[in-house]
Amino acid sequence: MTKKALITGITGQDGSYLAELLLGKGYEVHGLIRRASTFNTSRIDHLYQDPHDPEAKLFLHYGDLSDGARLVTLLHEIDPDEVYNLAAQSHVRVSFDEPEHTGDTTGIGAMRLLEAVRMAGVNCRYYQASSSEMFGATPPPQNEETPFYPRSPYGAAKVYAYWVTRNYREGYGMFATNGILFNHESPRRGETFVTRKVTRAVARIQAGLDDYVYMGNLDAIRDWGYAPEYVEGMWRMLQADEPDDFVLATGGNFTVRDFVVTAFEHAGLDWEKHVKFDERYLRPTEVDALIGDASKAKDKLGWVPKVQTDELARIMVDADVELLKHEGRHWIDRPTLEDWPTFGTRA
Ligand code: NAP
Ligand code: G4F
Repeated sequence: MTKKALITGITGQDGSYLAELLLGKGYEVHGLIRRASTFNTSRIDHLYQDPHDPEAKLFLHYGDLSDGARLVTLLHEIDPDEVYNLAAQSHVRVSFDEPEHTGDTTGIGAMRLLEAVRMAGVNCRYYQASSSEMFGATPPPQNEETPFYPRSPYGAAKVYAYWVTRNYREGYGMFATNGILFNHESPRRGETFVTRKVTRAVARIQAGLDDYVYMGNLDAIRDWGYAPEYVEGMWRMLQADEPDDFVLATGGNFTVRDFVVTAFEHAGLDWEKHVKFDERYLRPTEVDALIGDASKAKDKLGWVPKVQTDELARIMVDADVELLKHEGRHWIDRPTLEDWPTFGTRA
C-alpha cells in the first residue's frame, strides 16, 4: 500500500529535498504551506503535479504551526504514516529580534503538531527537526549524550521541542524521534545563512556586480554537511525498529573563515580584498564551536555522509555562478542584503 507522509516546512531547503526523496520512493506526499502575499513555492515548483491527475502524489495544504485546530483537521483528513516536522523560524540571528514568534513556532509549534497527532488519533511516526544549536556553549565533540546549553531564543525553543517530542514518546508510546542535525547546506540554502551568503557573494563579485561582502564573526566553527544526504538520514530514522534520537554530522571542523577562503579560492578570487567586517552581524551570544559525532547514526542506521565541507563549498559556488548566468537580470536588479536599511542588527 502507498505510504503517506506529511511534511511541515516543505517550502524550505530540507522540505524540498525530503519531498523529492519521498516521491522517488513512491510515497504520497502532503506539504503544509503558509499563505503568503507572494508565491513561496520556488524550491518545490519543479515537483509540481496536476492535482486532477489521478496519478498525482504531491498535495499542498494551507496551514501554520501557530494554528493547532487546523493541524488536527489536516491530520485527520490526511491520516499520514509519517509526519516530518521541519517547519520553524530557523534563523538564529533573527530569533534574537523575534524571540516570541520563534518560541511560538519553533518550540510550541512542535507541541501543537504532536498534540494534533494525538487528538486526531493518527497512528504515525513523527520526526522532529532538532538542532545542534541546542548544544550551544557545550564544547565539541557533541553527540546524543552531550548536555544542552542553548545560546539563542532559537536554541532554547529547539530544546523545548526536543523534550516535548521525548515526552510524547515516553508518555503516550508515540513513535517520536529527534534528529539532531548539524548545519547542512546546499544550493537551495536560504540566502541569509552564512554559507549561501558567501557563495552568492562570490558569484556576484566574480561577475563584477559587487565589490564587497560584509560579515560578522569569522572565527565560529561549524560542521557543515550536504542537505540531500541529511534528509535521507531523516527518512532512515523513521524506518528504524524503535524511536530514538540521532545526531547527523560530518565530524568536520571548519571556521567561517575557512569556508570563505575555500569559496573565494574556487572562483579564483582573493577573499581578503572582498570581505569586510560589519558588527551588525554579530549575535548577543555566539555558539563558538559545533562539531558532531554521528557514530550512533552510522552504527544503527548505516548513515554515512559523503560530501565534506570543502566539496560542499565548491558545489554551492558552482551552483550560484550558474544561477547568475541564467537569472542574470533578476540578480542584477535585485538588491543585495547590504542595500536594505535596518535598525541595528542584520540577519
Ligand atoms: P528553512 O529553509 O528556513 O525552512 C523553514 C520552513 O518552515 C519553510 O518551509 C517555512 O515556510 C516554514 N515555516 C516557518 N514558520 C512556519 C510556521 N509558523 N508554520 C508553518 N511553516 C512554517 O529551514 P531548513 O534549513 O530547511 O531547516 C528545516 C528544519 O530543520 C528547521 O526546523 C530548522 O530549524 C531545522 N534545522 C536546520 C538545520 C540546517 O542546518 N539547515 C540544522 C538543524 C536543524 P516559508 O517558506 O513560508 O517561510
Ligand atoms: O549560517 P548561520 O546563520 O547558521 P547557524 O547560526 O549556525 O544556524 C544554522 O544551523 C543550525 C544548526 O547548528 C540550525 F539549527 C539553524 O536553523 C541554522 O540552519 O551562521 C553560522 C555562523 C555563526 O557563527 C554566525 O555568527 O556564521 C557566523 N556568521 C558570520 N558572519 C554569519 C555571518 N552568519 C550569518 N548568517 N551572516 C553573516 O554575515
